[in-house]
Amino acid sequence: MSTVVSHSTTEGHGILPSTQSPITSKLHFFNSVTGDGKQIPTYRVLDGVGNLIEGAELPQIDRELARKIYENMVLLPTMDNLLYNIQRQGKISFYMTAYGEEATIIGTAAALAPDDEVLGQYREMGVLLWRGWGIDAAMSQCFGNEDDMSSKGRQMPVHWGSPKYHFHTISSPLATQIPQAAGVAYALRRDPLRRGKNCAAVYFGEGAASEGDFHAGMLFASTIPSPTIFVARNNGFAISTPSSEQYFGDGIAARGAGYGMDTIRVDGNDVLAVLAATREARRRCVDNSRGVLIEAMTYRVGHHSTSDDSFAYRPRQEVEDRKRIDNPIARFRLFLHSQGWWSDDEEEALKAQLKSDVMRAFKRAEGMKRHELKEMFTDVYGGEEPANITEQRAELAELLKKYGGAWEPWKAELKKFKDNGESLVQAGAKAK
Ligand SMILES: Cc1ncc(C[n+]2csc(CCOP(=O)(O)OP(=O)(O)O)c2C)c(N)n1
Ligand SMILES: [Mg+2]
Repeated sequence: MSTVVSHSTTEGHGILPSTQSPITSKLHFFNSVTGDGKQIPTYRVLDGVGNLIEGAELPQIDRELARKIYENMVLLPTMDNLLYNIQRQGKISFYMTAYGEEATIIGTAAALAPDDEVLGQYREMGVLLWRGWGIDAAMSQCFGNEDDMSSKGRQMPVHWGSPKYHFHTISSPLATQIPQAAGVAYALRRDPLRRGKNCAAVYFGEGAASEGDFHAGMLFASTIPSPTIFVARNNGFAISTPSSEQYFGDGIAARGAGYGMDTIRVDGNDVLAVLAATREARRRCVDNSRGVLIEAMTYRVGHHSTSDDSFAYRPRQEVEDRKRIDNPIARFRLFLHSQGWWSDDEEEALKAQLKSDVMRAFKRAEGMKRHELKEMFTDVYGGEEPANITEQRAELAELLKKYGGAWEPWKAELKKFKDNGESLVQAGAKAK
């Protein structure tokens, strides 16, 4: 028996304001976007041992691309191991790894155009490395040395950024990048040279998706509309809060339809699924100039950051099991083996090569000085320098003149800068 009343019958009941919604006589509440009360399914291509699952189609990929993806995936833990350890030795102040999320990060990076605008949360160094930024640049950012062009040593480690590689600088307050990305995408749509060509891709954790900024960004991108790919990395935790305590609905994907956005949930540990889903998301996004949402289901294998000990809130065994049972790198390596695109010898050689590259980059970055101290005050804002910056520079110059050569802690600190702070003292004297 149909409970939906046909249009002709509806007419007698008047016209509903501001909706084409059909009339029903059934008193029915709903709480599922699938219509059958089940959870949104997760798109997957490879099983846990690197074989295609039944019915899955292999995304377009050749030996060269597959190997590039794999090499970039392996590079991430190589970098993470070293940077995590040198933080422990006090050589850098802070670090965050991408352990366990290699497929989500590299799979999405590989599906974007190199000049699509990327706004990350912080675990997305792999997107920059994929684009050719280089491990020296990453290392220098973490050390904040004179080679750090992300922010000239004025940001914490992992606050990457590069105009050349279309990667907007990370900012610590969670979710600010989400509405910014919708705005960036809107600007792309208004630019005749980039309209229909580029999109903005924004990464955020499922925790950040609890912020109001997530909703502002989603609403903006769907109503204005603007070509934005929203990539939710659902890695199970927001520091110590498990995702089960972060939402009551069906994850982040369930929210996409609420904004009228094409949405997919994907196995974030299956790099081929992430690649295929992001390619299709990008096609829809750019062709229709609209927002698209991807929820990548993964697991944060590492601690939240170097300031966290996750074994205080999750069992060590759970992490060990995840690493073993569902390792995105091992899964893809088995696929490469099955295609005859990778060998054990190549694995050995890659690991040795990456280790030595990363070690060399570390030594280089560690040996470098910081930018000239006066850079602390440059390009904080675009355009004319505001008076407060000029005042602050002059004040520091005065203090340096007074104490810089006399007080041991300042003397020692100044030696770390390229010019021992001298140009700042001169610039301050000139400004007086
Ligand atoms: C507005 C704001 N609130 C809180 C924090 C502290 N904080 C930093 S990261 C984080 C958890 C984020 O979790 P999620 O978005 O899931 O990302 P993940 O770390 O899992 O990649 C929190 C609470 C912050 N940086 N900004
Ligand atoms: Mg998270």
